[in-house]
Amino acid sequence: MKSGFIAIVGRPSAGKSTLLNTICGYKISITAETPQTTRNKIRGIYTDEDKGQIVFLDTPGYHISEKKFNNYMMENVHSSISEADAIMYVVDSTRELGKEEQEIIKLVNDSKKPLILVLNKIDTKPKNIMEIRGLLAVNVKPEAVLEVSALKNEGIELLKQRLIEACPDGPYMYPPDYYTDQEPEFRMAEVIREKAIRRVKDEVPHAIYVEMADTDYDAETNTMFVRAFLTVEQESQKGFVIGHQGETIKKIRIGAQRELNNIFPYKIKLDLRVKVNKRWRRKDYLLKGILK
Ligand SMILES: Nc1nc2c(ncn2[C@@H]2O[C@H](COP(=O)(O)OP(=O)(O)OP(=O)(O)O)[C@@H](O)[C@H]2O)c(=O)[nH]1
Ligand SMILES: [Mg+2]
Repeated sequence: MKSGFIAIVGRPSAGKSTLLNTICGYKISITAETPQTTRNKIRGIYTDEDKGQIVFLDTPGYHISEKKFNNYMMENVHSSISEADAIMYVVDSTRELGKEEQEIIKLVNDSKKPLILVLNKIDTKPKNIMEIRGLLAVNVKPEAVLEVSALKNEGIELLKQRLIEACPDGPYMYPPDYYTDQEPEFRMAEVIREKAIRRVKDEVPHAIYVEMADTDYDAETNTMFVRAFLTVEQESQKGFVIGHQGETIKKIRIGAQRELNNIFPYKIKLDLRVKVNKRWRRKDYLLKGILK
């Protein structure tokens, strides 16, 4: 039986979280067009009852910036690599390899861990795929190179086989029906954030975090009442999230509520409000909590 941790690394928007969800068959990690959607180290579990279990560590997109906010996120990338038995490096084959890619290659090589290289977004028929393969072949020595579409579920079966082969021998780390270990409140906050950043992707996606205020369960109606705040950095950003006559926040609330109702075994009633926490991305005490 195989069993191991695999860190998923790559540039922002390479499709790491989409790929995690497709491999595991569940919506585990939120996804969006906007770079740096994932902020935390998110565990997703894939079990093949014959072959073994993989615990994936989805990570924030690798990005170079000295900002405090980014540094905390990059900590999650570094710690995931050091905790992992193997690495799945996801490359967006629609983009040129850039400086960030060079940095990731260095991280991956320095770790000396088994590497599976994934060229994603193959459904777009990327023109320079041969060139990317050639450049990467000079720089990394993967156990396998696979071309996949995380979005269209192409090439995934073979990828799963290669990933499980890259794991060490060992027993299951989680019961076979588990697919994530995220706390319910964290998942709720993430789903709300996804719906919010998809709505305001051109305005304030990075300035948002979700603060869970309180939850209250009513056993008689099997309903969880959830109150949360969409928190922005400045007064001037509130309007983007609220929208004309409250249209935007209403759409965010309804979209999040619908998805949460599918995830949890109880009904969810969401009360969503907007709040300002000035320059929250510079506050260590807050970042430590949000980006852990
Ligand atoms: N065409 C195409 N688009 C994809 C594919 N995989 C992901 N995407 C899109 O790429 C965008 C980014 O996807 P994510 O899964 O959020 O990317 P990520 O690497 O997790 O991004 P960060 O968390 O920001 O680092 C989304 O709009 C996805 O729908 C794919 O195989 N094909
Ligand atoms: Mg992601």
